[in-house]
Amino acid sequence: MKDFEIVQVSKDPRVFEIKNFLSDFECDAIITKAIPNMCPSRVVEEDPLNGVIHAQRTSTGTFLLMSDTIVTKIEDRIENLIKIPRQNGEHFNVLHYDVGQEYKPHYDYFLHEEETQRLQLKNGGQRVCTVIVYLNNVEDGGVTVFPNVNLQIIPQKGNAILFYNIKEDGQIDHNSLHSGAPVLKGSKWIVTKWFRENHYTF
Ligand SMILES: O=C(O)CCC(=O)C(=O)O
Repeated sequence: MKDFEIVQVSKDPRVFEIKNFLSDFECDAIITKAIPNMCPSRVVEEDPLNGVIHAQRTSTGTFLLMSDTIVTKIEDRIENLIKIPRQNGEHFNVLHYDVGQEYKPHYDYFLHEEETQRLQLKNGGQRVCTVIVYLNNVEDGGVTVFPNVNLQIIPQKGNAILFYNIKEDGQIDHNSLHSGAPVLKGSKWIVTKWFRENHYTF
């Protein structure tokens, strides 16, 4: 596998594009593992325990609950990159978008002011950063957008993005607002992993 290459594409929010982060073999293996368990995606802001199916997020998805050698190798690579222990990470969330499916603009951080989101913060604290790996090439659409700073990332198989939901001083970063734009042709597979401030318990 080629070495990966990191390019900072935005300072606020802090967004890094990582080229060649996963091999084609690893991308295909993650999709194969996820396929039998795909269900409609949920959002957790309103119901932190079970999540709810919501028009904001129309993809299907699943969490990879079991580690194997491929998942462990990817976790090693991410841990090495972001210098946050893997115990702070939530499970890998594999997502699939068909034509027209999307994840409308949202934040990955949780707000202390919202009672339902406060519950999320009790386990592991704030979501400090998010890693998204693109598992296939999308024929058209499906870009990841940061609308506040007019930034778009085109999904490319094996590439990843790392972005921070909080600023360097620990305050939440409103510019981390992001979306998965509708897929226009083909389909889109990604795997997302959120990292907390402290250990996260499953
Ligand atoms: O589909 C995308 O490009 C964005 C996914 C996303 O925002 C998320 O999983 O939190």
